[in-house]
Amino acid sequence: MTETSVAATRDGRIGKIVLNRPKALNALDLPMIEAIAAALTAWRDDKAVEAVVIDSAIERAFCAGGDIRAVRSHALAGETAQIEAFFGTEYQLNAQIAEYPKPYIALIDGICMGGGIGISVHGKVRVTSEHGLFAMPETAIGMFPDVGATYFLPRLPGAMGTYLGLTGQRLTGADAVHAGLATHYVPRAALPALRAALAEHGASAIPAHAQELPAFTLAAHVPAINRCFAAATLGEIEANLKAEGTEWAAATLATLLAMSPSALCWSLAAIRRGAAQDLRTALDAELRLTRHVTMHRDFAEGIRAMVVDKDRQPKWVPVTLAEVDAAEIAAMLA
Ligand code: QUE
Repeated sequence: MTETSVAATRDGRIGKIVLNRPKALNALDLPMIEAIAAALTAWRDDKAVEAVVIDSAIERAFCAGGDIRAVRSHALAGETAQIEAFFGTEYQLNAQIAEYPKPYIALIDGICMGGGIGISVHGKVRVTSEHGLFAMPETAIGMFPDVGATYFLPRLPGAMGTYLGLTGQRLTGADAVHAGLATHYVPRAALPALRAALAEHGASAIPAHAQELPAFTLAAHVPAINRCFAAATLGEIEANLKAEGTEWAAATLATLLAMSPSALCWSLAAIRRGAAQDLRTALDAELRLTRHVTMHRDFAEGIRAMVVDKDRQPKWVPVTLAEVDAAEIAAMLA
């Protein structure tokens, strides 16, 4: 229910949105998306609201993604209008956050994946604790990094965004700041004081609460990430990883080859295209791509394997990168 899954209240100088859908780790359903958008609209011209804070009521997650389980049911039932309404409304919210005229501050103290990144990364401030866990894991479910990821991933340093978007690699809170997904590091123990200070002082409270950032645990791999993931095709990325000859490269290649081969191809093409698009154009292109991707066999199968049955044994068709029809992928992105 909307009323209980998203609470929008005033707290001193801020408007506060609190996600509370514990059984789904705050995965966003359509009513939640609409409730967040409505709160932003209501506070936009409210002079008493200096900034908006989005937070979670549950310890494990900020937001685990979109309610992809419902989208799969709609896809299997041929209910394309419902799918269009879900992604269209979600992407509109992503743009609304990016264009919001007041500071939009996300407090991330747990899982933040897919749609969770979409309701945080476009905001001006993304605070993470040591419990932040960030990823764009869509290639594992036969989807693609959406919610504006085709815009923001190619803007991360080097080939980091392509690496994150294709492999679904998870980043800790500190690593997410290094990678550019988050902006401030505030340990969990210091979050209650930050929440109180935000209510009392507004967004100006942020800098004083940020703490020293731990080192980037991926630092040693950044040169290899840039060497391997800057390539134009999956075949080249695969060859680059093999040529590295390191344990890291072998593990990364194994991760990549477990993903939907078709999803890797349309995801790489969408990320490369997004490098030259503005956010609105990228979101429009993402919405068009969802119309094709949600009808692909790998989409229903990926969600079945990873979210519904949780056997983690998806049967991709085709099963290898070499069998993916380049013309079919190109047509999906047209
Ligand atoms: C890859 C994904 C998602 C995922 C698992 C993956 C994703 C997503 C969810 C999810 C999580 C909890 C829920 C829910 C969906 O899981 O995008 O309904 O309760 O939203 O391996 O991309």
